[in-house]
Amino acid sequence: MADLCISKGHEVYGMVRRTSTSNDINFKHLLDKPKFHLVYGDSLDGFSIDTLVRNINPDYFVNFAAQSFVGCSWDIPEETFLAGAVGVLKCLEAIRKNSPNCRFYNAGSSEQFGDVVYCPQDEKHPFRPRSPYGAAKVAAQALVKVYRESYNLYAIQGMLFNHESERRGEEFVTRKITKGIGRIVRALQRSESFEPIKLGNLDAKRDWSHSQDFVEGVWRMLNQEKYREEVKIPKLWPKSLREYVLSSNETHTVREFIDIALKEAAIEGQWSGTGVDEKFISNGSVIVSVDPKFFRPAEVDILLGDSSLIRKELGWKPNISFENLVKRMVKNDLPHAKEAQGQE
Ligand code: F7E
Repeated sequence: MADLCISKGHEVYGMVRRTSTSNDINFKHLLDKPKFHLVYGDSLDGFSIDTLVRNINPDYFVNFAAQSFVGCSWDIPEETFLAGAVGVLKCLEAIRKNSPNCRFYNAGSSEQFGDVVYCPQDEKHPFRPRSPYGAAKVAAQALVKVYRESYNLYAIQGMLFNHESERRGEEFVTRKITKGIGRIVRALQRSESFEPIKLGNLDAKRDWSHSQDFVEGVWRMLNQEKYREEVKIPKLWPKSLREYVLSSNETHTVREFIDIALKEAAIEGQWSGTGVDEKFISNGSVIVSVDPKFFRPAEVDILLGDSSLIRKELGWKPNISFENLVKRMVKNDLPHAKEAQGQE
């Protein structure tokens, strides 16, 4: 998102929550850009948000802050809910008080649909969250709506299906697979032994896209009058603003992701066994196995989006296919790619 805003000529302030070890790998390349600034803050610290919004007086406020790992949200439900919902309230209050013309975007999620009642899920699908994470995002969307309608704020929350990239965190299933493949390929090249990639539910179906496509969708949601065919005037904000679904409109199992990823890494083999005994075996070695430790207390079995509304109204469409997403992530994590980047 920061890359996109800078490419459009905007000044970007990235809010950093203080931690004892730095975690700047995904924005290191921006640190020497004159239009990129880092500021300390925490969306759970109302004072810091209030001060930042007052001092910066931003045109746009994009809130991606969250405990975004669904699997962990049962272990730390309170932190997940505070960051996902109460943090949003603090952002909205800071904008209402200090910068009411600022456009606010909050990251919503397909996890809000949860236990789905029909496929594909569009903007009208009911919210039936299955995790503390999903519940927090539902609460946040309700708060965003209340602030939009009560105070005439340009405040919206997009419902984004899974979006991944070469920068994805390593505990999410896509990156766990591609990093795991990189590790195994390196071991095979050195004739060393290796541990398989241990995963949970291989039958889960997700609608995966590349994040690069989605940030463009977020940008369009933040500038709806520009992209809409019929230009609406700002005074009609609460009535004319829409909150859209962003999705590829395809669904694939975790197993299908693995198949494409292994093919890209030229690891041949076959699946055998079922349930917790299922494995992918190549030349007698187990590459992927199932570990029940990664099953969730409640699973969202299938997510499949319908993003026709934003395609029609704001002219958005994704450019990177599911297959290309997987290939890009694998290429990035193969050992030679890392060595070329000087990261190994
Ligand atoms: O899981 C299954 C797991 O953790 C995807 C976040 O960005 O997208 C993301 O949430 C699926 C699930 O993402 C493992 O059970 C199998 O069915 O990569 P994930 P997520 O939970 O879908 C939504 C839209 C968000 O909003 C979230 O912030 O893969 N799965 N085995 C596994 N998942 C993980 N993490 N690890 C496994 O070993």
